[in-house]
Amino acid sequence: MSAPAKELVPLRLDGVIAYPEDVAAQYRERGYWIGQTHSDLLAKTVSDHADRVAVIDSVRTLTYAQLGERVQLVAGELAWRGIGRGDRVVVHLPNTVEFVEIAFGLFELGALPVFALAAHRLAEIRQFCAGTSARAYVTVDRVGLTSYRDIADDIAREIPAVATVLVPAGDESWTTAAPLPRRGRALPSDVALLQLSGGTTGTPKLIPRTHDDYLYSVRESARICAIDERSVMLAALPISHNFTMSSPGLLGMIAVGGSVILAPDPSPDTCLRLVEQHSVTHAALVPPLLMAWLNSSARHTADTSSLVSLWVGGAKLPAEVARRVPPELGCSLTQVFGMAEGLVNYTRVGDDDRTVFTTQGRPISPDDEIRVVDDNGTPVPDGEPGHLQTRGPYTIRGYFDAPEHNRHSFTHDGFYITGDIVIRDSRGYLQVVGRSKDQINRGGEKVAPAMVENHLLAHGAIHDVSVVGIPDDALGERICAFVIRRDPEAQTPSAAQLRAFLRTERQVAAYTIPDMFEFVTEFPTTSVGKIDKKSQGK
Ligand code: AMP
Ligand code: DBH
Repeated sequence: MSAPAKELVPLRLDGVIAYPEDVAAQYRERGYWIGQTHSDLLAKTVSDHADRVAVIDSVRTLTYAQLGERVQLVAGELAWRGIGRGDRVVVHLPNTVEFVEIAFGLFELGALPVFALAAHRLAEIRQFCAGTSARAYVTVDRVGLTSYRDIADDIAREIPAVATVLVPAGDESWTTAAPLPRRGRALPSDVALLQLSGGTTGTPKLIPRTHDDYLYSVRESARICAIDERSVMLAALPISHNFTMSSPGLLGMIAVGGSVILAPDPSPDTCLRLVEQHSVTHAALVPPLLMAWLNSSARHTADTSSLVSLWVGGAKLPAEVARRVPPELGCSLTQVFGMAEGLVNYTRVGDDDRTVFTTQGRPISPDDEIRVVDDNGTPVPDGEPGHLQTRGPYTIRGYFDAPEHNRHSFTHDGFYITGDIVIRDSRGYLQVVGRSKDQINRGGEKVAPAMVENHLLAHGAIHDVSVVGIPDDALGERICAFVIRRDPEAQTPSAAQLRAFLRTERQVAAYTIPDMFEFVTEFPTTSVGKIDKKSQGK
């Protein structure tokens, strides 16, 4: 058994900016932080709802009792591999039951999962392993055509300090002998996990979330979205993404004893079939996926009458699309405007149609502080657009180990500068009307142009490159790379060659590869001589 909590001291992790003591005390007093860890959350539901179905993927179905047992077994296996309290562990798994077992196995040990997306490749995984000084990288042998084992082999060679763990698939068993004793366990105030930010720079930003703050947002999200033990959520998007994980997501379902169906792919054919098969009540979707559902012929053949509400967010949902949800899918719509850094806004059950279709909701907490300011930092009146800054009981005070970046991303009084331009109405509802950060939002997937530019600049035949988002009906934005070749007379490298370069030489995630390449001899510049990205993005 692990040591009693009173013998534990708070985990100290260099590079984490904690909430100020007095603020933390206030969040506890007000009942936001209740002293619960992720392991406590699961244990409570295992006891309250032992026989209800917790998770289903294409291979396995586990009740909460079974999930609880598997998590103990997996925790033992991970401990045997030397993983313990405070260790960072990069988790790179698709939407399968193993993901849930590993995540909670790590929570059980007080280790911190770093939630990579299944779409990430060696370039991103290497950065997460190095940036967190990871103890281990956990993945599977392969998924479809992708060999994750190859990534594991490369990581093992490049960063020998990282132990690589290949998770046995489905019911196959782990191969180890008796587990070792555990090195302590988590306290509620400890950092529980590191989420990823879409970021705006050449290196990804890591977001440290504590058990206390993350689970406050999860429990409130579950309450706002009115889910309970009869709810069945379809996880169509990557389960490791903050939205699918916590708004209210996988964790919200676990909080109330509901069931999570893990979709192997997000296509409407697969998803709508799963909706019928498992009488799905809720799903979290990005706008392009919602559009794909609405426009899919599968919608007319699959019985979707079980749907109660769709949670849609990650990128701006056009009002014309929002309006189609109730009549065409027979369920309600909830808009979700959130960020892995913290703040999450929802439209509410009972809101009038106009609010639900045209706003991105209002914050979870009465103590979410919202500031909407002009370029000089002066607050603007309600109804006028401005930069959104926020502070509150589940919004971080700084990225992990990024002092320089934190100076630009947080105000001196601890507000997170979101980079979103919003309009707040007199009731506190927000509308996202633009963005001031250098980031492309490709249908909910966030891409930092600087990252793509760096990879392209590694190509010997490229003189310079500028990556921008350009408007797209389906995705909201597409990625376009303006490229100046070294040899202005040459016809190569071609777009196809550059795509292949990014995929096979640089090994970046497919969603970051530009949709379009434009070959130019110079970039437009602003009056001070900077590249004029605004004019390129038109
Ligand atoms: P990240 O910080 O990488 O978690 O991405 C969060 C960002 O996604 C927000 O700051 C917004 O720019 C964007 N976003 C999330 N939800 C919405 C939404 N419902 N409407 C518009 N933008 C959104
Ligand atoms: O886009 C996001 O990051 C996001 C969207 C909706 C998010 O993190 C969330 C809800 O929690």
